[in-house]
Amino acid sequence: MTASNKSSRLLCGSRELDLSCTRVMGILNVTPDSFSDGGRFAARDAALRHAEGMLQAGADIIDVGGESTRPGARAISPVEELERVAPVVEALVRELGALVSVDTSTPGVMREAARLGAGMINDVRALQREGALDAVADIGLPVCLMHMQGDPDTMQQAPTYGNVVQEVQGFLQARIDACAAVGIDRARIVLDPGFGFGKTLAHNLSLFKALPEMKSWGLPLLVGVSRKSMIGQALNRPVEQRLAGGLALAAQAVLAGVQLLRVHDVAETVDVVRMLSAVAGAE
Ligand code: 8Y4
Repeated sequence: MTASNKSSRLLCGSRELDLSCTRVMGILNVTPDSFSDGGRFAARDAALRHAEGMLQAGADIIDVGGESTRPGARAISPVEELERVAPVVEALVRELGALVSVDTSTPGVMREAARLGAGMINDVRALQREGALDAVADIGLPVCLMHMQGDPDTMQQAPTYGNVVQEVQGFLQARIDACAAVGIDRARIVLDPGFGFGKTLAHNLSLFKALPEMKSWGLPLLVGVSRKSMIGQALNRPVEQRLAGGLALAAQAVLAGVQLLRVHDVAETVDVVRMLSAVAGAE
């Protein structure tokens, strides 16, 4: 992988994201279990209020996702996914003026989200679904390509690698090449090793330790470890007690030069980023 992209600005449709320092991406799940108990409009409003809080806490971008990647989660149709995601994307853009990333692998959702003003596509399947490469090529938005071994239903059953860092790099390079073949420029690509997606604790820790090397791949990096089981396993903590572990990893990612942190706990993560920035700016 050649290190040619030194540009620190990501063109997100009509918006620009300055990646010269670490940016915080707030997670907004619009799966039925998240905000749906009062019906469709109540769900939309609850999601909006949550996003508003994350923006006030300093989130630079909101990642909206309507498909659960939990093992055993029911597969949803493109129509159902669009019905969940589209109203929220539209309201975030129009009512809150937010920079929105859409967590989707579905070409139709990518196209409609772009039309509604989304600024980025976040695809845990790295544009491997039929039509996804062409959709991103057409809409012209940046895309986050994430590594996953296997599929969400079975990925945690027996993840196996020779050298996990090399294999993740090889996969991402192949996806960059696939993007190039349809005209998606390198300047539009963000890379993500995909913590927790077909990885044991040991694999996740090795990947995390290798973040400084991944910087030499020459593209912006996104890291999502917020509340994940790698923290639970390392510290023996249930999901509601993983904040400190997540902030430790966030700090390490910032120091490794990671450009985007995908997190639930925006206010706390923004404090970590700002504190480290204050130290970095000292004489
Ligand atoms: C507790 C909290 C338990 C969170 C599990 C989880 C990533 C991602 C996800 C990521 C990118 C998740 C959509 C999984 N993780 N996108 N999406 N990178 N780019 N699980 O690491 O948060 S969903």
